[in-house]
Amino acid sequence: METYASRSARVMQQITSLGEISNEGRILTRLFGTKAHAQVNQRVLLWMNELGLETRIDNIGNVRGRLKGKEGSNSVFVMGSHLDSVRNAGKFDGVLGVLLALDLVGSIQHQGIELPFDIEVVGFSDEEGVRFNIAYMGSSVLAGNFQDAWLDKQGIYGKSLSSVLEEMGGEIGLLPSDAIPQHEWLGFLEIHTEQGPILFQQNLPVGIVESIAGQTRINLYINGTRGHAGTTPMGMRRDALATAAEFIHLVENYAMENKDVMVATVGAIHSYPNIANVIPSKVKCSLDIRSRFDDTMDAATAHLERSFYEILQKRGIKGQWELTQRNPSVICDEGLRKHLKHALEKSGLEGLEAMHGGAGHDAVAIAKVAPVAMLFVQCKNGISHHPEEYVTKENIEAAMRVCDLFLEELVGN
Ligand code: HGY
Ligand code: MN
Ligand code: MN
Repeated sequence: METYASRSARVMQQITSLGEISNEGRILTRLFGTKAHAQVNQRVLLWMNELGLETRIDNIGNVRGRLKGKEGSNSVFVMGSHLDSVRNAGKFDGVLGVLLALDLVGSIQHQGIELPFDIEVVGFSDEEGVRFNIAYMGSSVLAGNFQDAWLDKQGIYGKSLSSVLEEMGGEIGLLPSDAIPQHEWLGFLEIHTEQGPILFQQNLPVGIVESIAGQTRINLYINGTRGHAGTTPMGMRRDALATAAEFIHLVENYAMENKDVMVATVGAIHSYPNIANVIPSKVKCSLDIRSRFDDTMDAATAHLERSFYEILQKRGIKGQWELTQRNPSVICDEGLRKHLKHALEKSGLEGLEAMHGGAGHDAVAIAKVAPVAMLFVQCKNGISHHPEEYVTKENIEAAMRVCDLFLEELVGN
């Protein structure tokens, strides 16, 4: 049996190797449908083939490797996470979950264990939703929930999703066949950095996730009037960027008033023509609203939509509020959490047993069709979505120990 030290050393090496594949040379940015996405898929495919898995890259760009179970097994347990990143990202977000899943399957292979079910490892193609402001596109396809309405969405590089899929060699008509049929799903396990400070502060290696926050994503379009910055009197302006600024400040105030139960962020903004001496005529920006309570998230969404249109009316400006996605909060499966708890106990390690995740994860999309579980791994200073994101070898080994025992529980079950 291979030691955890050599297993974690290999995973660390693989993380470093994938961390060098980026759209933006000097920083780590790996967006859906780019050359870097294709390169990282090829590298993971190679590692999957080295394990003798049945591999493929599906029509949404997920890289998938299946370890067949006993003859005639018609169910599958899926493990994985995403391979895309935010801009100037850390090396562990998403990637850690894909490579730990691969390591677990490799360990089963090396021990010659034949499982009563298949195990499929998936590197999802787009969880972050940076390019099209649509999160969980890859896992939505696996869950059979791809929305055709997404196809004509324009991405930040000005291309539609359908044209990017064609460029990638994806067959749009085959997307439904890439889904795992609901009756085949045994469950899904995602191992992921905590992306928060709790495990680090308590110096614990892992935590079992009980719930994941709901998330609503909106695109805002504000259409004002272009004008000369020097000659247009203030009272005659239809300034799209000043309008956006008023709304963004209102969003922050509302979220601060409700800070115990929600967060709201305007993360991306594009102003046109974005020139110092021209009054901005168009603005497109994002709005991300989250809460562990769906009614709080929905009330916030309704209130902010009303406020958006009130500001437009007051300023005599046109605009559009485009809801791109609403994902309700998720409670992780009781049965799978019990297996994780038993595994944690048997491992002799200390960990938390009921964490709440404020970040979104592919488990949210899979929860629509299958029981899901998540294991958080301590990240240094709780940092994520940041180049200094880091997970120690020891914490990687802790996650391996717990997940080896989790799979044993699952098989025993
Ligand atoms: O946005 C999120 O919470 C995740 O990192 N995609
Ligand atoms: Mn992630
Ligand atoms: Mn992320």
